[in-house]
Amino acid sequence: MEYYSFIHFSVNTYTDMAWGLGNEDPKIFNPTKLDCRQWARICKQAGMKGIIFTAKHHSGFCLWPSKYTDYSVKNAPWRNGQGDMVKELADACREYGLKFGVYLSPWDRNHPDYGKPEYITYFRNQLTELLTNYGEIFEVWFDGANGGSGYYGGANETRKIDAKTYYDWQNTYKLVRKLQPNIVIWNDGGDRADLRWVGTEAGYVGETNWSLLNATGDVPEQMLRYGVENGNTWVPGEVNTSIRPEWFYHPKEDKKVKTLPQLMDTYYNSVGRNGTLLLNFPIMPNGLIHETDEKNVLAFAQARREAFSKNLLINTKTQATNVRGKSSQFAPQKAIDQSKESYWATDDSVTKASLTVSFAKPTTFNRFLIQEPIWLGQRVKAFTLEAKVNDTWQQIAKETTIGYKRILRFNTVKATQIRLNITDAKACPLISNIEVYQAPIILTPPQITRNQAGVVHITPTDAESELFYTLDGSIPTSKSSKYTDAIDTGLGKVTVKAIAFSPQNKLQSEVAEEKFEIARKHWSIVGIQDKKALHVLDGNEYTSWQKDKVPTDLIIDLGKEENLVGFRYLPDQNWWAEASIISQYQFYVSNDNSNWQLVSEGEFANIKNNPTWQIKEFTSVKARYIKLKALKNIQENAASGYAELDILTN
Ligand code: FUL
Repeated sequence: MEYYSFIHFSVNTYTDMAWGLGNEDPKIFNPTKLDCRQWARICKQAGMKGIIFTAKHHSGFCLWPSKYTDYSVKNAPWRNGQGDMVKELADACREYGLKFGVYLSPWDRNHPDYGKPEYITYFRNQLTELLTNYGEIFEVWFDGANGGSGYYGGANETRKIDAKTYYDWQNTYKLVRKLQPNIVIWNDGGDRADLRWVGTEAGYVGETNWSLLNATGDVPEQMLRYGVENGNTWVPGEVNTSIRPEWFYHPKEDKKVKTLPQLMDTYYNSVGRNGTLLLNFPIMPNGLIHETDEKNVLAFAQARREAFSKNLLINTKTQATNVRGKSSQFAPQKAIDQSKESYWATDDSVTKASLTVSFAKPTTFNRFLIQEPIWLGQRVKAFTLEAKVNDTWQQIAKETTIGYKRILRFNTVKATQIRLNITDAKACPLISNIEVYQAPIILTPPQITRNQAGVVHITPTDAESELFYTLDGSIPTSKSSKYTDAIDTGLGKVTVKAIAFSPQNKLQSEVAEEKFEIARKHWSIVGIQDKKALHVLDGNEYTSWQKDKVPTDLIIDLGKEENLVGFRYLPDQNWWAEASIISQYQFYVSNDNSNWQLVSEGEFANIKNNPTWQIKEFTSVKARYIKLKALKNIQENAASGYAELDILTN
């Protein structure tokens, strides 16, 4: 179970919220095209092994007809109140050979008894339904979130619970294990269970990643990220992340689906670091996974197949500095025999040892995969990897833990031998598997940015690719200027076009193109001391600045008079900052920062669903000062947020 999926769907899908409040009317829940078989097909084709489904999220709305509440699909128009989505998905999983798991939120913003002992009985009753009526369940997810406030049967109040004691986890675990003996329990809010959160939803775990924690005591973020070397309980990390910024479907994120290179990074930073990968799909209101999510996750599967298609260590020769009892049972060849059960082992007293593999001929590669036979514990504390290039040993990696699986990425080397040096281990090291690959370069268009001073940076998505660019509008090829360092493009307007190129197979990406306006080098923000305000001009779409109110003015001194014909506004790109997106504006210009002329006003239509660059043009006017007045944002009275502000000139 290295890689499996999460599916988030509930009433808040229909209100465009991250969390339901618990008072949503079940009548809004009507996925007219619902097809759990589509979800299962995509997950299967994506190479996933199972699906974990939000049977009940924080809103308390149940996607199965629970006997213990009316707040469920029973009262939704979907399938005329006769539907059971948990069953439909469990059946689809069986059909596609996937395992099935459930997310049951302990926090329930609908239930009147939440916070009282009675709720625990309700919670366990629901758990019993889910773990009894839907066949084998491989994992149960007990989310630790508790925002306090909720509808709670009409009370509309904030209820605090002690997450450590309220749910009486030990007895809940007993119930779970009685009903589903093979299940794994995920819990981040209470007593230690079988899998741990890794302390972030961003899709990575620490490079050092012990599968151990201590059975008792608090678990600070540090421990979630790296595990505890001498912990006394086996609690491996599960990397949960969404294919979009948020867990539920929001149309405004349709252009923010993780791209192939981002998904590959997530893979190397989770599965490649001794973690499992739980990748979420938000379901659209119609009941389907969005086509972009499908396209990207299938491209990700294809890229992994290509990267790991040919293990270059098959039919090579191995040698080790130590072999346990000099026995052929523990010979270094066991690490390349393609059986995960057999392993290379050293004598008990040995915690430093090397394994050398000789290729039949010089071989090029850029990935190294290594595994410990984890049923005998996680032992390796430090290791290095060397390659013999032109008869000289070169170190290509210096790492810490291995665990179930570790995958290293590095620039292509051409070597006759590789040497794994275990430099420290908790006990004699055991290695069940090593593999070496030449992963093709991922050729997606590079990212082009220009900073305030007019300097252009081009960033490839794959560090091994070469970059070529043009500044004259022509289409770049591998004969154009090669990008090696930042390009100073002066202060004027410039169009940059660039490609990523693979020297391995001479293929190139599609062309990336950015048209930049005059550089903002001499611009300054008037009347605001907060240094963060400069993020508005830095050319980096991922940095932002917030003002704590609307209406509000943002005044910029352009340094000299310019010929203005329009402006561009990019709202804060962080999903949690959406309240700050400006929806109604006025745009003024001035020559003295005192007499202002209104040149454009109106709304940024559909900016909530599509928070990308907003371009407004107006009749040509000469001015030195500009003022963007934020009149309203998409939520009344909240802040105004800016990632970038720019002008159009002629
Ligand atoms: C979090 C929840 O609050 C999110 O809504 C989501 O379910 C995520 C997986 O866990 O704690």
